[in-house]
Amino acid sequence: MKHILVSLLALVYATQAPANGLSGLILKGVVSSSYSNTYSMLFGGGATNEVVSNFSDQFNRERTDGFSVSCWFKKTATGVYQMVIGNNVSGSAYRGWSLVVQDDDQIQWDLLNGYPDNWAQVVTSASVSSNVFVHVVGTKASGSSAASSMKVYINRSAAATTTGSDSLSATTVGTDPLRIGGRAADGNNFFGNIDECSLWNSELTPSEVSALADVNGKPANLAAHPAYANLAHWWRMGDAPDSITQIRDRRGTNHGTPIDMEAGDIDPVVP
Ligand SMILES: [Ca+2]
Repeated sequence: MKHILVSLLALVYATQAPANGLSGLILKGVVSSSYSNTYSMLFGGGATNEVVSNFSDQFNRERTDGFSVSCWFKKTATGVYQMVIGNNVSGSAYRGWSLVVQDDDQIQWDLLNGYPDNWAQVVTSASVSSNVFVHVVGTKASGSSAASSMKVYINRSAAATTTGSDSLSATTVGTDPLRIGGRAADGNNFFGNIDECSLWNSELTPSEVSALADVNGKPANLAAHPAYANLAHWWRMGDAPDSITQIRDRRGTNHGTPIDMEAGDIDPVVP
């Protein structure tokens, strides 16, 4: 399915002969861009540590920063603790942030200095289904490190959450790698498809969360998003020119590398 969002053809007729002596019609500018979503990345089908990682920017965020994380995913496993995206691993007491599907299928949004004594977490009351694409967004308000500054949206609706922990009082800037599809170092691998992941330098508002999808509920072209100025990174997860050796950042140069993945993991399955 293709979504043609912008198609602009500009023709400018010259009214004066240009300096090179030619005259007549000059094609001053032709601007045309299109957006379509054809591929996602399939995780967990082969090697157990299939992830996209090796990013140059780990997207470290301080505990009072405002930021947001958005991913679409279709999980195939249930009863499994699965990290969708995050930059924390067990070796550092999980310092950093992560967006996780718990083994009860509820969504967990975490920001930690260290487990188990210094961290903030909210958990959705609702669980997400398997074998259907779900859009999950975690947002964090600036100026606070309380759990109340963290929200989760499921399919663009604010989700009711419970507070898993509210003890965060120290830095959340760590040294762990950013990974999509699992922590790798200690498992927590995702099973299923992940698509159209984006990281934002601001707390997305409810209307900005809504704008992550088009009128049909499909992933929107973020190049036209109202908060585009705050878009830090955007991975299309398999759409050209992505390859099995590189998942390209469409906003910057923070490209990722599929690890332990095969060409067939670029999967023509999308929301
Ligand atoms: Ca895609």
